[in-house]
Amino acid sequence: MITRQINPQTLWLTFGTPFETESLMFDREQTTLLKKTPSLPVKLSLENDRLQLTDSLSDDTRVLGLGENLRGMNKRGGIYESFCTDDPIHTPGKKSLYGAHNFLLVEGAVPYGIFIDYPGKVIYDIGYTRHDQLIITITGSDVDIYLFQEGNLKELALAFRRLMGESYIPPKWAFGFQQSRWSYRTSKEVEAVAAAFLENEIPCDAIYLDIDYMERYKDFTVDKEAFPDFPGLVASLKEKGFRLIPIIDAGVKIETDYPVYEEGKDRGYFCLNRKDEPFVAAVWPGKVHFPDFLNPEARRWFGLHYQFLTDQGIEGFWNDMNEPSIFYTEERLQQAIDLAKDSEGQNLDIDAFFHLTDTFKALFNHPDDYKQMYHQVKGEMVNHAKIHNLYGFNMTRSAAEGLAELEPNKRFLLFSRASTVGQGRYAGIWTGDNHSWWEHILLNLQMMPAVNQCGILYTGADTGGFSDNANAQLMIRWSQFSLFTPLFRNHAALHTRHQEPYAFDGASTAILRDVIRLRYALIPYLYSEYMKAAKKSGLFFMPLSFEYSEEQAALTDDQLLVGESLMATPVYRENARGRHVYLPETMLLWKATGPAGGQLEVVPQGHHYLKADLAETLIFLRKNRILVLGEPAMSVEKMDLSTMRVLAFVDDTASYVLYDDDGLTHHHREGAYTEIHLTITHKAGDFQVKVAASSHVKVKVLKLVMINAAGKQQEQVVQVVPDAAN
Ligand code: MIG
Repeated sequence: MITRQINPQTLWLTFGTPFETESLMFDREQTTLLKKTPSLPVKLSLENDRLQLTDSLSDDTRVLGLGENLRGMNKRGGIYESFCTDDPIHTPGKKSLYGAHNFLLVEGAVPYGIFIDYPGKVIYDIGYTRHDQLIITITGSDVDIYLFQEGNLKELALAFRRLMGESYIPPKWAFGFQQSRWSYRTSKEVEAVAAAFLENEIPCDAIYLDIDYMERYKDFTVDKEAFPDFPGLVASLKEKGFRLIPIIDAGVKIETDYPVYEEGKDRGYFCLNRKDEPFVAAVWPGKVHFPDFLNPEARRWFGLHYQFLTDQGIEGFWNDMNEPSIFYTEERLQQAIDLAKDSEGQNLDIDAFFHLTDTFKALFNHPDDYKQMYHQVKGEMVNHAKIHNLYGFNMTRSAAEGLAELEPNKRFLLFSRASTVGQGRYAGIWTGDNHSWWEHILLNLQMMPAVNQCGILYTGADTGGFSDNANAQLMIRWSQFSLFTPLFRNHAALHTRHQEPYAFDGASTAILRDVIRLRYALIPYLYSEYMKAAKKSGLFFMPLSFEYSEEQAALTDDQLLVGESLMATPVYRENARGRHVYLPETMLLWKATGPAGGQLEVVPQGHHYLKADLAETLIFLRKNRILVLGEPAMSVEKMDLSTMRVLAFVDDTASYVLYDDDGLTHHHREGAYTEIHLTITHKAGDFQVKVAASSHVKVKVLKLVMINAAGKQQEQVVQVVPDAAN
C-alpha cells in the first residue's frame, strides 16, 4: 500500500497497480508521500484477492451517498453493488441501477467520506448482514481509495467534488421544459407535438427522438421515409423555439455496407471476444458490436460520427444502453433454445419448469457475457468485467470530445444513462426507466443530492414515470418536483398512456401549464445556481443535513435544498392535499400557483402539516436568502430578462449573486458573463437595497418584494445601473 496525502483533509491509498480510470483530475505531483500510514477510519483486509473495508456502525450512524441508487438517502439496512446495470424495475430490493457511484459519507461520531476508485464491481453491505457493520468488498485488489476526513458532511463532499474538475455546462435552453416519448415516429408526429405545445401555450424547449427515428436502429442514420426532410424539420422546429434531441445507442448494428459497422470492423475499433474476433451481442437492431470506447482512437472515431446529426442542425443528444445493455448473446440463446427443445413434450415439474423459464429470463444482461468481452488498452487485452463501469463513461466522453472537436465553442445538450464518477465533466445523466409510481417521485428526490456529490450536476428523472401509466395527478405532483431539477423532461415508454402535459383533461392542462411556467420563472435562479456549482465544484442539491446540524435535519429525507436559497418539499402521495414539512429555521413559504400567483406566508421553525392543493407548489425561501424570478416565455431564449422580480426573506442581511451569460458558448471562460450583486439589509421594519451589476447586464429593473420574519412586507422598484468599469 502506498499512502499519500492530497491535502490535510484527503488521504490517497494505492493498492497494487490500479487501472487508470480518469475519474479524478488533480495534480498528482502535488501530493505528499506518507512514510507512516496514519490511523484510518476503516479496517482493511485482503482475502482471495478481494480487498475489504470494514467499520462498525453505532445505531445512529447514517451512511449517505452511492449516487444513483435505490432506497432512501440514508443507505443503512441495504446491500448495494456498483455495477452499471440496465434494470428497468426500480424496486427497493435491487442492488444496482445504471450508475456506479462509489462515494459514501459515513456520519458517525467523526464523519468521513470514502471514494473507491475501482472500475469493476464493488459491493456495499451497509448494516444489512449485521446491523452494526459496514462492509465494502472490492472484487479485486488493484485499487485507489480516497478518504476524506476532518469536516462536516458538506465539507467532506466538497473536498471530493474538488478532485473532479469543472462540471459539464449545458446550454441554457436545456433548463427549459423538454418533452419526450418512445417514440414520436415521424416528422408529422413531431410537428403535432410542437403544435400542441404552442396551441396550449405551454412552454417547451426540446422534443425528443427515440430509437425509431433511425433506420432499423442504426446509429447515425435517419429513417428517410418517416423523416423525408430531416434538416428542414430541425430548422423549422428551431424557428418555433424547439430543439430536436435524438438518441444514440451504444451498440453498432452488424450490417454489410453500413459505414459505421464497416469502418469499426476494418479499423479494429470494436470490443473483442476471446478469439480476437469482434464480440457479438444482441440489442435493438439484433446483432451488434460494441465500440471499444476505452481505446482513444475508437473513442474519437465514434464521437466524430455525431457530425452526421450536427450537420443537420442537431444541438443535443441522449446516450442510451451504454452499461452496455445486452439482450442476449448467440451461445446463451442457443443453450436456452436447446433446453426448450429438450423440454418439448416433457412433463415439467416445478423445478424443471422454472429452470426453463429462468433460463430465458437470465439471457438479459447475463454477468458471464461481460466476461466474454475484451478491450484493448495500450496494447493489452483487458477483460470487460474488470472495467465494466467505465463503458458508459467513455461512450459519453466520446460524444463530448467529438462534439467539442466539431464545434469547440458551442455547448451541446448531452446526457447519458450509464455513468461513473468523472463523467460529470462531460455530460449529465437521467435516472433511467422508472415507473409511473408515486414512490418514484420520492426516489427521484432522494437520489439527486447523492448524484451531485459524484460531480454529476445536470440530472433529472423521467417525469411522470417511464413504464406504466400516469394519471394527471401524478404528472402534476411529479412536475412540481421536477421543476427544481436541472433536467426537466417528461418521458414515457412504448405502449403507455400518453402523458404530455396536454394529454389529460382541460383542468389538468391548465395546472401543468402553470407549473411549467413557474419553472421558467425559476430559470434565472436555477441557471445561476447551476453555473456557480459547475464552475466552482459546488453542489446544486443538498440534503438538509449539509446546512443544518440538528438531528431532525438529518432525519429529514423527503425535502431538499436547491441552490443556496430554496428548499423543495414536494407532495409525493396520491390524493394528499398537503404534507408534513420540517423547517430547520423560520422560512418564507410561497404556495405558488404559477409564475406570479399564490400566497406568501412566514412559517416558523418546527414541524408543520401544510396544505397544498393540487395546483399549489410549495416553495420555501430560506431565512436571509433571495430568489430572483424571470418572466416566463414559450422558450428560454424568448424570455425577456430586462425586468425581474425579487423575493427576499430578510431578517438582518441577505445577499445574492445572480450569474448569467450567453448560454450557448464557452466565452464565459474568458470572462464573458454578468453578475448582479444584491444586498438587502433589514432593521426595525425598514429594508435597504444595494445593487451592483457588471456592464452588459441584461436586467434593467428589479421589482422587489421584501419580507421580514414578522411578516412585514415592503415593495420597491430598483433600476439596475451597469458598472462601466466591470
Ligand atoms: O430498452 O430507446 O432508458 O428511455 O425510451 C429500452 C428506448 C431502450 C431505454 C431508455 C428509455 C428509452 C428506451 N431505451
